[in-house]
Amino acid sequence: MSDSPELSPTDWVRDQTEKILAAGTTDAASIDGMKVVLFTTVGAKSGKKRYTPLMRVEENGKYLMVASKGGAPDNPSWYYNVKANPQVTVQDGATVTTMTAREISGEERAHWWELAVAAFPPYGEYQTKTDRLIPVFVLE
Ligand code: F42
Repeated sequence: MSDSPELSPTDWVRDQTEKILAAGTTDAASIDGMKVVLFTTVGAKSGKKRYTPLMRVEENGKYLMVASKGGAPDNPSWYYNVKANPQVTVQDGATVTTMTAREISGEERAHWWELAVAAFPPYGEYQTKTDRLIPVFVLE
């Protein structure tokens, strides 16, 4: 099927994505017991759909995408994909919805950053490893 989203070229990310797809639920993948959500983004240049698993940060039906990339100096490729194509598909458990991503700043970012670190404490450490302010998108 030409319309099938691309899997990550990174082995461990592809493995986690394949487990989610086989099970039909994001419960099939986690990091140290913390939950994962499966996003599908659209390539900024290629226009290809791409699976992007990220940690689950949710509040009142809204989700966060944290472009941490483990505290790397550069943004992940998917950051540019979401900037160019903000319509993103979200799978949480077995439920799939399409939402619109918006990069946030200031107090709104500060609120969500607290939730992000509560959901996945290593985000706090990742921020100390990089000079960039880790970008975050809220999906609503
Ligand atoms: N990454 C995070 O940044 N934050 C998280 O919270 C997070 C959690 C997480 C949980 C489980 C898991 O399995 C993975 C997790 N990851 C998390 C890793 C995440 O899924 C990504 O692998 C990571 O953020 C790196 O993203 P990336 O987009 O840089 O990945 C590269 C390796 C990649 O997929 N490259 C592809 C490729 O073929 O080279 C796609 C390239 C691409 O998107 N091309 C665009 C296009 O148009 O198609 C053009 C991009 C451009 O530069 O314009």
